[in-house]
Amino acid sequence: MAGGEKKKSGGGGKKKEVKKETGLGLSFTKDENFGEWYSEVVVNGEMIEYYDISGCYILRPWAMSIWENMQTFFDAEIKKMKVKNCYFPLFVSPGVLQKEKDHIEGFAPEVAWVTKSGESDLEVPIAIRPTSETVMYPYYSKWIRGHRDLPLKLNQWCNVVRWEFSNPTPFIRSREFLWQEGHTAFATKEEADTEVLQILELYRRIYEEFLAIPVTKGRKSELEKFAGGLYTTSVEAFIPNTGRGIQGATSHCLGQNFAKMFEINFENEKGEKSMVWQNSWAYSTRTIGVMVMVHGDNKGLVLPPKVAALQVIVIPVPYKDADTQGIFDACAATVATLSDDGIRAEADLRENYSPGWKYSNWEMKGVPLRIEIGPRDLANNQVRAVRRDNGEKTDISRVFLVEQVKGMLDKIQQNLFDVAKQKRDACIEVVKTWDEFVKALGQKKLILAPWCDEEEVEKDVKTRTRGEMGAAKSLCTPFEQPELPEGYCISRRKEYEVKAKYRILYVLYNSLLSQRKYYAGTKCFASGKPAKKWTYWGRSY
Ligand code: 86X
Repeated sequence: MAGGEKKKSGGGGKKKEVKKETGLGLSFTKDENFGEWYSEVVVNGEMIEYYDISGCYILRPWAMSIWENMQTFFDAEIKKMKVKNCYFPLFVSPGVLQKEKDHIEGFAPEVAWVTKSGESDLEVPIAIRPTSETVMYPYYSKWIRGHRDLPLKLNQWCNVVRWEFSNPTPFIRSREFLWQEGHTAFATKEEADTEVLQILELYRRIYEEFLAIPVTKGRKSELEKFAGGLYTTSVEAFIPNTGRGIQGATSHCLGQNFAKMFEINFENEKGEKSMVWQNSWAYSTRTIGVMVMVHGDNKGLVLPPKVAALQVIVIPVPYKDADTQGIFDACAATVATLSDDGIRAEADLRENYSPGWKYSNWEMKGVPLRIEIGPRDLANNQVRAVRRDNGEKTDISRVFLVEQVKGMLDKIQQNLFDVAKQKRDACIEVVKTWDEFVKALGQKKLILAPWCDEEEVEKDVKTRTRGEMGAAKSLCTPFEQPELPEGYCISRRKEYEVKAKYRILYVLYNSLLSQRKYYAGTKCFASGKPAKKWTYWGRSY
């Protein structure tokens, strides 16, 4: 088998009977061996083929069409915001790459270089873009002169290369991936701030409305933000099986840091020289991996109808001496009717496979709705529809085919989201103390805890939770904050308790009170200091 790092099957989870019967099933279950299940499902579902370079994967049409369906939505939305598409080169000269050393420094080991052409060494090695700030911003400096050149809003759909060394996973962590990267420049911070949130809302919609995955919008901590920027916002998803958070997409306000480094200046309306305010934002093919992890089951992929290449698969179920031609014609007619109304439908008319084999095959590929047409259906002018998400079977009169199918696809889309949200929410644990935190972490929870928002405390959380599973970190501070009682004013009951306890040292008690030593508000789960906000914590991808 090709594929450098394809793990050998056999170890770990149990092989399932279904595989023996049909040769189609999965050898691993989602609950027993999630990692192997995932590798198998993306391959058997025909999204991915492993490649002979570790960390690089072939995106097959089944995966690519999902990417394109999201792209169609996002591209149209950013165009409404007057963002223009462009394309900058893949290659970066070393000088340009080094230009902003500070932010490159930590990433340097991940940069891939071209050092040869044919047999001869290049005079100057050339880097392959890991992201395009250093490629694009010198030209922003050139193109932006006066306030009339602003805002400048560019986006590119492209590939990037980051030579990662920790365990590569299709879609989730690959050395080359596809993304869009938006880079915008404004005259004022207010405009930049507004756009950060507009883009973040589009990312939320990609996850929630297209991929049927619940996400949390929020802000990254100082430790987890993009170091080159001012602040980072993100949408965060959660994988219940592994108990890990995963960053879904990011929208950064870069402030004026890059403007300083790249001298991106303009003359404002008053004729004064000023610096631009910049944003950058991206989502990648990682989205597809999150979708597989959240919705997939022991039969294979489960695709949300809004992104699926194929929404309906029509399968003839001929029977001995029944009217086979009539059944095949009914299948073709059903596909034609659905297609006319914009539903992505196809018939599987292959004669060398049994209906049962086809059912398993399309279940593996995750097609949202299967339509079966047998002799009885033909006689009753109906079809039988079977949902991929819950197995529900419905007989549909061909008279109401389109409206019924549309209704079912909508229901599937909604149900996938509802079930995913229910599972995610069931994993959320609100904790107030360190002990509760450690316990919840051991139970693979998504933890919401009050935090003092101090960098040193987050570093401390990381060191205190270090282990083979990886350390816990802050995922985001959600924009939607539960109530967080603060303040030093001691409650009557507390005062009574304290009085009782310190009766003997009444003077000390009074002096402590006057020094406001008794913080009566919510305390940080890790430091005990006054908490400033509720923040999500957990292990992450
Ligand atoms: C951070 C920041 C930013 C534009 C986004 O998140 C949205 C789209 N870029 C990307 N980042 C790096 O800057 C980086 C740099 C190098 Cl040299 C590298 F090898 C890897 C990197 N990974 C992330």
